[in-house]
Amino acid sequence: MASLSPSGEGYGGSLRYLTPLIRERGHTLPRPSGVIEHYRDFLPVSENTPIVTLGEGDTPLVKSRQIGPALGCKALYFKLEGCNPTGSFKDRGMCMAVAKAIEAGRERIICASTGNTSASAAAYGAKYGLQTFVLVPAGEIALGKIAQAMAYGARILAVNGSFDDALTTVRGLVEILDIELVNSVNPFRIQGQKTGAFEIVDELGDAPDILSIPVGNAGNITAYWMGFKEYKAAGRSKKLPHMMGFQAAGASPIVQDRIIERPETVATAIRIGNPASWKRAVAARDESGGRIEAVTDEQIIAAYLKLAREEGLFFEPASAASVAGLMRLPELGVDLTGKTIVCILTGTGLKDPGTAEKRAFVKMELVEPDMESVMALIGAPRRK
Ligand code: AN7
Repeated sequence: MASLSPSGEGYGGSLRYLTPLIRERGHTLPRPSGVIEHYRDFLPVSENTPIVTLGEGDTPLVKSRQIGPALGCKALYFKLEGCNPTGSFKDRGMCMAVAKAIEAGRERIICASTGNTSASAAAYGAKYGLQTFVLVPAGEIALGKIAQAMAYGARILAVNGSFDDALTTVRGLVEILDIELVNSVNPFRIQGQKTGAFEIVDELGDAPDILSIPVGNAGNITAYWMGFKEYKAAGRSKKLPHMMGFQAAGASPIVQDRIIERPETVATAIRIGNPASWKRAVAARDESGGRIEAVTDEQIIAAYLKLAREEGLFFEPASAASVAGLMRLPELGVDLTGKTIVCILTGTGLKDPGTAEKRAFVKMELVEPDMESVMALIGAPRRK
């Protein structure tokens, strides 16, 4: 029952009254819907904050069957953030940002995005009747993400420039327009996203030794570090993880310690040259005794296919960067033996069907619709 707020207020008065009866009869209580209700004691919400939710959070933590044992660690878990309602981790923070926007009386939200933030903003904007504007770098967004923003009915402004240009533009705009910025420079985004760390500790009973996570605008690594620290301060965990962040080599400003003017990578979600939370990512790395390293596009695609083919996990290239990076750590001198590791898989592979089509090198085999033709291709022995 750790998931219930002390007053049980998220469920309303009648349920609070019924709770002992429900337990007595052996029924389970309804799960809290969404991260605001579940973790409200750790979030900046008041009775004036609406509970905004699409059912985000509570994502699976699944144990690796191949990659973990091959690395010699005690256990490697993947946190499947692609199981969030819009298919990425962004929903954890977006529900908070939208709740606070509504609380402040806003009727419009805006963001710059490499795709997932825009899909998430568009979905919550649609449910809660906010007009949503998304600025995306023209021609650089994975198809699934654009399809989502279109379906949810957002206004999509394709800018003739990079994500970084788009973010600079929206940051200026919200200074003069009555519109809420829902990028992770909005502090409520980070607040919501820290719940990912809470879920890991709640499930494992403590923090892992190592957290592996992709880094783009650096909001998520910032949020996880905040979450782990807050949970430890509250006595929910005994230790803190080493934070291991991974950027794509062609978009690795933090690793190179300089702004990258023209970032390039197959992992379009993290094609970012000047991350907004740069300093806080460096702080997370240094305070935790962690690393922020680069992985090449080849390493990202190799990890992307390995995840799919050895673990049954189809996640987008940016997510695979955290797996590629983890596999590089031993050669970078980090000992993984006996360690408990959690790898954050940030967005579903369905977001980016083009990459699978281009990089998986699987051809469809045309065949006549009869048993002989299909048997000839399958080549399986006959039943005994
Ligand atoms: C799948 O949607 O920046 O370091 O505009 O979509 O918190 O930025 C997405 C980033 C990792 C990096 N994995 O997280 C956006 C956007 C996926 C992502 C990241 C993103 P941050």
